[in-house]
Amino acid sequence: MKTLSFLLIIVLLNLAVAVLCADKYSRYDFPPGFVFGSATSAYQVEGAASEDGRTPSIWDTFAHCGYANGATGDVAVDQYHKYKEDVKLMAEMGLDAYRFSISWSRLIPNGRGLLNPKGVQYYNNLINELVSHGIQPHVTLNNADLPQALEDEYGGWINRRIVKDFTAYADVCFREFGDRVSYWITVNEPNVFAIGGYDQGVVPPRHCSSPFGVNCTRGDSSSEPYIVVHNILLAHASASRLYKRKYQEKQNGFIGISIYTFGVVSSTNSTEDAMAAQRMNDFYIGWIANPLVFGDYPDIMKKLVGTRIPAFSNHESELVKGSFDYFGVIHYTTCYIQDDPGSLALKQRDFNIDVAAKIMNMGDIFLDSEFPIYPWGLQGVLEYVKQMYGNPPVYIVENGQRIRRNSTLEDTSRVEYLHAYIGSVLDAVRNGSDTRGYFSWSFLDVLEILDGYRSSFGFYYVDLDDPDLKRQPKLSSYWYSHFLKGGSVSPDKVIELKTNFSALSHGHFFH
Ligand SMILES: *[C@@H]1O[C@H](CO)[C@@H](O)[C@H](O)[C@H]1NC(C)=O
Ligand SMILES: *[C@@H]1O[C@H](CO)[C@@H](O)[C@H](O)[C@H]1NC(C)=O
Ligand SMILES: *[C@@H]1O[C@H](CO)[C@@H](O)[C@H](O)[C@H]1NC(C)=O
Ligand SMILES: *[C@@H]1O[C@H](CO)[C@@H](O)[C@H](O)[C@H]1NC(C)=O
Ligand SMILES: CC(=O)N[C@H]1CO[C@H](CO)[C@@H](O)[C@@H]1O
Repeated sequence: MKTLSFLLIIVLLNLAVAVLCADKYSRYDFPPGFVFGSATSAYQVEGAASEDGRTPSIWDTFAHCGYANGATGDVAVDQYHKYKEDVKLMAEMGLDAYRFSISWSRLIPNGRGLLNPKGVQYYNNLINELVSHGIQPHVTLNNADLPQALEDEYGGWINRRIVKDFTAYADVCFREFGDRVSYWITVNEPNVFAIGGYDQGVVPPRHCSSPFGVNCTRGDSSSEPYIVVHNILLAHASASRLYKRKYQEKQNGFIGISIYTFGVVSSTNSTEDAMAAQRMNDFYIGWIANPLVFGDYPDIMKKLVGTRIPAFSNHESELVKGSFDYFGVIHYTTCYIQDDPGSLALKQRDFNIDVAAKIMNMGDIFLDSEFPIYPWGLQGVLEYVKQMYGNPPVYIVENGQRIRRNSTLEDTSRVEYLHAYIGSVLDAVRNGSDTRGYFSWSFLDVLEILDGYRSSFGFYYVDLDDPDLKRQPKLSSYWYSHFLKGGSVSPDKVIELKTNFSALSHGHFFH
């Protein structure tokens, strides 16, 4: 395993200097059936937060305490009422698929037990609207919005009891919607959810402990992130087993989990930094992927984290191993890694210290600046997943460029980003990666977890001061539509689109 890891590092280093080949391409260069879509999640778009029987999630609580830069999802972009309008825009744009998530506390307000008929009806309406426009629904069951009722009752994800409640919730979703939904992600990016929510305390449910994180009132940064991921993996495996036993044969669908990934590059050619880069992959990707593929955490994690990371029993290991049909890959940016051995001597440790690797360009990653365009980073991730995990089917479930929300409708940097990154996916596919779909984040400007409405990733701008919350297309929506409809894309095409865009009065482009 060590030698293998080392060889992979060499591969990654080589990738870092590889030239991007796919500069001019069209969707017909991708294998037939390759799906292009766009994504959002429930709390970020729905609004109607206390309407029709929905109860708060941990994200509502977080936002109402002011932690999302003072913004909340009470109204968001009101997709709950505007889903027909949004699906129409998706159809006009030419999306093959729309990825959204279900609000657990809208469907089952107490977290378990009675269904909310209005909640069932909303998701039926949305799914039917998508299907009738020829758009595949891809559904995430949980995206950082656990019902607050379960958090209050027993601590939510830190308690093993969550496995049973999550499985019952998933059962409801498969039963009610599985005749029309073929792609399921159980839990969104458990790795960064656990680090953000239980180590640094910057996302719901804001657990952390001194000296880590900021001002949390409860938590244990040294152990809770590992416990939470363990419980998420067990909940995922349990829901996945249920799906495979009870539904898959008649519904013909697929189930997976999504993993937040960084492109990882060693900042020098030293063996120490290369090993640190490998640890970064083991801690971020391996934490989730190794149990799913091999039935256990990476050796290096067990060694460095010790008893703070729960051990799988034989039974659990068997349950988790193989409990997926595909990986959802989430990718935005690439980090340069330096070895940080001193940290391991510290008495108190958390995830960031355990990994013993410094991210050299961290400043850029979580603030509201634009991401640098390093498409080879995504190509490297896809190559890594292919080589390390036996080339499983992959859907890129999130990728996109962030800009200041209200800076401009002419979002050239998003167009350049998407052009480069979709090209890198093509390069990876051409080199054998079994990647089968790509979802840009996000379909429209949404509530972002850390900075509320300050930054945006959307194809559509939504003016929050406009009582109608009118959707206004950005340059990137024209670019993606052109691509989705089979047009070839190249840097020249961007210039042409930009010229056309500037000449347009808004809203008449799609005809
Ligand atoms: C933490 O709490 C202290 C004292 O209430 C406050 O001054 C500080 O601004 C808080 N820090 C953050 C990042 O919220
Ligand atoms: C690593 O070594 C290669 C080949 O000697 C060199 O081209 C490259 O610049 C080095 N990279 C770094 C980050 O030092
Ligand atoms: C292409 O795939 C081969 C076989 O897996 C691998 O050795 C090679 O490094 C890959 N090339 C790139 C550019 O990823
Ligand atoms: C830009 O506008 C011209 C003139 O209407 C049209 O021929 C061309 O197809 C447009 N380009 C794109 C990429 O839509
Ligand atoms: C507050 C603000 O700047 N609003 C602007 C956001 O962008 C739209 C579209 O460019 C403008 O119409 C708003 O005035």
